[in-house]
Amino acid sequence: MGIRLKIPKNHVRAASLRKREELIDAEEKGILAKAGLIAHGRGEAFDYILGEATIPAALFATRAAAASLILARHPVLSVNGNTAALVAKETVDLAEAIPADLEVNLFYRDRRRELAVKSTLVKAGASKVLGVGRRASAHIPELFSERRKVDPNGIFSADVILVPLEDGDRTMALKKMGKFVVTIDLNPLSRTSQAADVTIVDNIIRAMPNLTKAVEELRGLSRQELKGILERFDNRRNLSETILFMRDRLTALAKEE
Ligand code: PTJ
Repeated sequence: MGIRLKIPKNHVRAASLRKREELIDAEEKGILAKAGLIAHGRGEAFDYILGEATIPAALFATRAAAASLILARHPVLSVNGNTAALVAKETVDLAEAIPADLEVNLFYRDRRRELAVKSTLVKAGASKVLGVGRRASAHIPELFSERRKVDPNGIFSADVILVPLEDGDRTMALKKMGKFVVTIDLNPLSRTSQAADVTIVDNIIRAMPNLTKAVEELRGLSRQELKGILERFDNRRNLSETILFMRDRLTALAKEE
């Protein structure tokens, strides 16, 4: 159906309106779940509070995330509908930079969406996409949603997994399996944000290219130096700083005339 709303170029919220139209389009093409539109709205609300900008705590987490992905034996980037709709090309770029495998993993899984997300990644340059159809034959223990279905050669055997815009149950189940979990989530209070090893509280549109940049910057460091970056990172403390940043920004805005 394509983009229908004509957005005036000088509209103050033009960029945000354009993203919404792109997401509606992605939903019609079967890439995005209907609930993905709702999830985006929740994300937008938190992004407003951040000032729609990457804050220092997010950059700090991005460096830790990059270090963990470079150090990984088998890193996997998990891709859902929102990720494919918003940052397919940027996710493929990150997978190449690390290098890491790409795996489709959907909460609202059906054959049409699996294929739509896979073909979005392929169009964005991916040569191999795991987790589609019979490939998703392994199960994450103690998880009952469709997210439990994973690729034995991908998430199931990975040691470090990036799970952007995730639900808390799988993050906790992956942790129980001994995986190191990195997430991107605008909501610092979500169960995923709280349970992950590294949480980047930022819009995935800004976070994904920042993460690729950090991987490229840190790639030349020794394993010892990379481990040092990870050791200095404390997710709980970083999330607290993020929440305090939000509080301080709201306080400053409330005091404005
Ligand atoms: O494609 P599927 O079937 O796997 O389904 C994907 C969704 C996102 C619908 C599913 O995982 C879901 O319901 O997620 P939740 O529980 O709504 O959590 C999504 C989280 O992502 C929320 O905490 C949002 O604040 C956050 N979020 C939304 N948009 C963005 C975001 N975080 C970063 N960047 C965004 N653009």
